[in-house]
Amino acid sequence: MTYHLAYFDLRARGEPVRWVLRALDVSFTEERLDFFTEWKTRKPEFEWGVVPVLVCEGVQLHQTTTICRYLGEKHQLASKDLLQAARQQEVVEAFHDVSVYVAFAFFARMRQDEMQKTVMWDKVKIRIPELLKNLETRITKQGWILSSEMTWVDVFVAAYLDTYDNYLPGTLAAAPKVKCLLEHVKAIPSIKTWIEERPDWQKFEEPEGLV
Ligand SMILES: N[C@@H](CCC(=O)N[C@@H](CS)C(=O)NCC(=O)O)C(=O)O
Repeated sequence: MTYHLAYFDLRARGEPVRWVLRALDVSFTEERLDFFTEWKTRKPEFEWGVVPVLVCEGVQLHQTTTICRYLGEKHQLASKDLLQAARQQEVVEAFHDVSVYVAFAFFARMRQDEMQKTVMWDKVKIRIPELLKNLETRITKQGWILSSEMTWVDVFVAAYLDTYDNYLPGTLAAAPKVKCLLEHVKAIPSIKTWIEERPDWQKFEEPEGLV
């Protein structure tokens, strides 16, 4: 079976799904929509009017976490312990909380609204170190988040970390276990190849000029 991923030509919420699909080595096709030129006409095609969407077995699956969790559980890249799995997902949602501020900062930058951009970016600069501090305590001696083996949550988190490492260079220095986790995931051959081949930042989300 082949999956189909629809998302914008951005990293943002698409990158965790792309990384999980690659870590699982499953077959998939991808469609990269242009938010500024295509989205208005394409939006009605999507049941909930947002992306990412993963089409599997003819069904549209929405919500980034739902998609990644489904893939992880279906392809045995998930914790079986329900409480540990729930605590892993706290980390996933904490990244999504921050990503909302990041998105507001990008829209403000686009509108050249310096004040709004600074307000939003200041929140990111406070929240990311807090998040990393908590995450650091959840990494096991085997190097994964509340698990002795890699799960989809590690891959998901690594995809976000890879992005934030560009937005806030040097922040990972305070979280050596987190940094190590990121390096381990980036070394997975299919993900390494993707990092080498993926398109450059779309202008909307490029790291330059944020701080
Ligand atoms: N909670 C959803 C949020 C989905 C979402 O808001 N996606 C944005 C892109 S990151 C989108 O489709 N925006 C276009 C729109 O709202 O029209 C998820 O995690 O997938």
